[in-house]
Amino acid sequence: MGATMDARDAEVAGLPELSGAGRTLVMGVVNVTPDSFSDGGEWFEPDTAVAHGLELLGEGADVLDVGGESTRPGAGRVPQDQELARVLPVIEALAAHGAIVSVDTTRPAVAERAVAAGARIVNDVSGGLAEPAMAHVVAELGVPYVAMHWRGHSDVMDGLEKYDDVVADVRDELAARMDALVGAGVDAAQIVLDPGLGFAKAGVLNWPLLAHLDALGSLGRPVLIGASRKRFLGHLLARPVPGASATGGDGRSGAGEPVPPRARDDATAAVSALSAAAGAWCVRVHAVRASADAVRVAAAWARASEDVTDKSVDSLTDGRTGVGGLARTWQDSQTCDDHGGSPR
Ligand code: PMM
Repeated sequence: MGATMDARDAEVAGLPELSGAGRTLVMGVVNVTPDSFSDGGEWFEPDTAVAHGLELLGEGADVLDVGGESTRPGAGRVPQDQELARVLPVIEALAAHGAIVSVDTTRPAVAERAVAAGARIVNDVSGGLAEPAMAHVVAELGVPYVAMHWRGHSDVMDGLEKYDDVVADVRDELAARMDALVGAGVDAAQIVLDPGLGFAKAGVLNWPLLAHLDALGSLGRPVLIGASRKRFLGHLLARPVPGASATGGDGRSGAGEPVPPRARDDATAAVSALSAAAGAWCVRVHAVRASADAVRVAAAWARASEDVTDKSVDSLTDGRTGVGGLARTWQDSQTCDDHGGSPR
């Protein structure tokens, strides 16, 4: 974590309700698709999608991300009118319930109609590369814009995984996207960056991106992380098969079959906690409750560590040295500040 990347300081234009949350935000996924890898088909009917979105809000989602086109590896395109028919009624209903909605689309026309229907954020997994007109539309709309690292559509992305240095390459490609977007009239304050975990990135390539979030933070914009239920987590948690070694050898993948998407939710929450600790602005997840808890734990942890580092060691130890003195001073402080009286 570094000063260049801190969720608590990040401002995204157009979301006054969410500024100053003092923690990483949680975006709940509402896929109105019959074929997403993670929850394909479950929320395909508009009424079920809306009910699901409201449930995610109840679990602590700050934003609901509504998408009508699956981006699972190998997926083909959905015609634009079908995408519109899927997302518009759901966006309209969720916005009418007061939700802050984002639309997950690579199409400028869908972004435009979605914002007219009440969406407040455009989440574009192509970062404007799929359709260059997206930049002008987003500039015109003036809404927050999530620009994800992307190299090609889902049917070809698995063949686009060559990197010299995945962290530097993704950072540089996103920097180039930022320049192009700003050049097309998008205000930098609208932009949120996303490393695009799992998009043109095979299993282990995702870990350095997570471990070096500060490299993306160095571009000066908030960062969104979408690790939820992705393949690299399935591989990490792969069940050992009888007779095989327990891991794939480097601790980043297990031996045997990847666990199915739903069995990746606890690992997703762990990534949310660590991303929040590293200063991510937002995590995009399917199972909201655990990540909503995780980002709050990370925020409380960070605040407590700032409390301690802001005071001199001398005042904490009252001139005494060693763990005993520090512990006594910390316990004393519990009776007279806002932590609730008892150290427990
Ligand atoms: N991943 C998916 C879809 N949309 N948007 C952003 N910004 N970042 C992501 O990582 C991302 C995304 C694929 O997951 P899904 O099919 O389960 O929604």
